[in-house]
Amino acid sequence: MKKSTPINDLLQINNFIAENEKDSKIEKNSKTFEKLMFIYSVAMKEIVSKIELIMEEFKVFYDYEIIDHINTRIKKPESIIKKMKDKELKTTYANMVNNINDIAGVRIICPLKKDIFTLRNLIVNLPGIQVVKEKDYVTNPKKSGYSSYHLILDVPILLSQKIMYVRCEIQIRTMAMDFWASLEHKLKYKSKEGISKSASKELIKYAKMINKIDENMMTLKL
Ligand code: 0O2
Repeated sequence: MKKSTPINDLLQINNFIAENEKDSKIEKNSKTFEKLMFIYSVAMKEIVSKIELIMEEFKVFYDYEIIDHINTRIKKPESIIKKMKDKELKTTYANMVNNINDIAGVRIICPLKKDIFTLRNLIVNLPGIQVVKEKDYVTNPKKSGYSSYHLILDVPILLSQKIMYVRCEIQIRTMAMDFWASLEHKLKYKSKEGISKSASKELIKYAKMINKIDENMMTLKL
């Protein structure tokens, strides 16, 4: 029987950008951009399959649906460039892979607030996963009222017998938090001027109401 090939080489995402291209402007129709987006999409599928396994395990072992649904997206080139400009970065390939953490984005929507922390603990302890950054906007919502748990992770993927760590963002939130964030996002991006002061105030009020509902929901026996 053929012995399995040892996997001991480590690849860096930077290896997929030619030396003379590193400081070039991002070209969304280039082969380099296509390769990079492919790598992000592989990492996204990898982490989603691990999260789906957690979801199935909870169904089978505990008869509980800890996840309502999962959304994924690869950030559009226009949004990547906009984010880099907002961060006052030159829109080069090197700056993109080194500074933009949410090109591969996974959003987990769960029923209850406590599920967020259960999932967070299970995800950060998955073998091979490296935690880069965590933002707990559930315990400490943003000024806007936004609430969600953010994890920036380096996810290992296997390409041609080489391991590579690829950055992904995971947002974990309840259905109620997602309802608020989706509507607020739509309102924000609908008008160029942004949201009026009075609308912002209303949104903060609704975020607080939603938080209260999330707290009360946990006292119900599901
Ligand atoms: P989109 O279109 O959703 O992708 P970082 O470099 O990671 O430290 P970043 O990315 O600014 O800094 O981190 P932050 O503030 O944690 O926000 C990342 C994402 O969270 C945003 O991505 C949104 O998806 C979401 N988010 C943050 N604040 C708000 C908010 O006030 N309202 C809503 N609806 N969503 C929010 P993008 O790239 O801004 O947008």
